Amino acid sequence: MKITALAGGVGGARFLRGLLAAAPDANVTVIGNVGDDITLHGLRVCPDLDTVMYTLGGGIHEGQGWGRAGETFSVADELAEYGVGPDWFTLGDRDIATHLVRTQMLDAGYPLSAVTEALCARWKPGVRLLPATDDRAETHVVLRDEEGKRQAVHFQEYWVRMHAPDAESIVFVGAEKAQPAPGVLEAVAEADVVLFPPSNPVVSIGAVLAVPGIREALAATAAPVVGLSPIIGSAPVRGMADKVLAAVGVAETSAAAVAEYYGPNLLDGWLIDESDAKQAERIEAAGISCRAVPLLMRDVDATAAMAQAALDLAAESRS
Ligand code: FO1
Repeated sequence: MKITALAGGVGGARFLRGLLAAAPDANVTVIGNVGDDITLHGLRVCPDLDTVMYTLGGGIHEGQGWGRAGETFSVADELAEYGVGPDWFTLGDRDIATHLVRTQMLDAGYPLSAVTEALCARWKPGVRLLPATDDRAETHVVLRDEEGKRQAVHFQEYWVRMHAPDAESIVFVGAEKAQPAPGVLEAVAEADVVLFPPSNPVVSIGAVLAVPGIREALAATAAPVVGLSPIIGSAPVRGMADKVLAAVGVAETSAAAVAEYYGPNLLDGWLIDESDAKQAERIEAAGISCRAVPLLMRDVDATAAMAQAALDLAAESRS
């Protein structure tokens, strides 16, 4: 079975680990978010691609869900001694090797998709990991201060340094000129199932959908498209989805509101947590099949059960 999954960072990567446990014989292609990407100290850092690669490749810092296990910070300490910032985004020594390889390949003219393939040759994540685009399409967040002055900050600064204050809007800088990376549109068109893991619907899945052609391919594919809600109750399971949903005009933080935000043109099915079962009727009324199942990714078995439920809903949606 060919499965294509759009993925963001920590939540997406943890879901994929469960998916591979539930469907070990499936051919899985991951379309990874590049909106979080940032250049620091001259190095190109791709947090969401690296989180998928490290998580599925066995190198992830399990507690953080990003960065490497067994990490040291000699370089970061030396940079701090030089007073060279930013001090709010720390690169570990092992992780820096990834960024050195990526940066020298990019500088040699390789597209990000080829770089990602080369890095994955070492990590063997067990999926084909494609960046949504080889072009730059970084997510920026527009803030308005108390005097009403507007400023745009890179998503990493918004999230890591500023801890996600209220935001006015989200801008995917350059996305309108970006092309889907090689293989992305085919992975959507030729899939048996397309999955939206419980990633951030705006800055992770939304950043992938912002690349022209991808949303259209998802609407056109014969494959059922099934998503899992990143919201349980009225709060995101992790991260700042509530803040960025508000910034795109979705005032309600709920599983149903996210399903409606994606819409029936994109979604055939939507999994919500058992505690939100009462929202199923509203989601079905929006033209999206809905099932209520346990959605907390406590461990790989729980996540595998979620992935299986998504595959079952996809099978029902197809028939
Ligand atoms: N998140 C933090 O909260 N603090 C950090 O210093 C930090 C460093 C970092 C370095 C590499 C990397 O791949 C991710 C890193 N992250 C850090 C997490 C990052 O902000 C998130 O993984 C994603 O961008 C959100 O999906």
